[in-house]
Amino acid sequence: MEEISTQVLPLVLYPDPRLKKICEPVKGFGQELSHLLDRMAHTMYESGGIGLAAPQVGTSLRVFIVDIRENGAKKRKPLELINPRLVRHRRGGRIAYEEGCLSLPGFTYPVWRTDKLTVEFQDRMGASQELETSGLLSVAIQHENDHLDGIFFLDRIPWWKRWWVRRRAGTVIRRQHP
Ligand code: QAP
Ligand code: CO
Repeated sequence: MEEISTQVLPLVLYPDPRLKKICEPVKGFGQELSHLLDRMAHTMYESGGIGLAAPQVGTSLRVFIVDIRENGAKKRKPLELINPRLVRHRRGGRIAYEEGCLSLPGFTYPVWRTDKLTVEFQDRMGASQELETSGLLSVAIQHENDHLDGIFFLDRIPWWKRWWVRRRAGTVIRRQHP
């Protein structure tokens, strides 16, 4: 029997104004949050993503999931980050990664970010966790954390490139974070 908690949720697509909101911290840890996380995981795996933030499924809460393992990986259990706080290392280096987003399928663009960082967060039980990371996982965490602050990855590329993407996508994309 397919449980209601494993539904695939409709994705909020760029440039939906809901992707520009600053999300609220999670205060209650319980079944409702667990169901959201389970539905988000299902949605991410079904759409072939490696990261998904709650605002991308219409929930304005500081929650995201990431799973950078290969698509064929057996274990389908994403890393769940709630109320994350990113601490970028002072000499953490820089990394450029070809980024995409489930909220804008079919487009990728290189974005420069910090390489090494520490992230403090809570798990679905509300327990405090800490993770030090670099490389793709670090990029994914920064990309998803941006969603919680209403920032889309295209906001981090030069405006004329955003303009080029807009033409390619045939979508009206306003300049969002000049
Ligand atoms: C964010 O992105 C990210 O265009 C997660 O047609 C991006 O899951 C983290 C996707 C880069 C780290 C590096 C994009 C799926 C998925 C598409 C995604 C598409 C189908 C993007
Ligand atoms: Co995204």
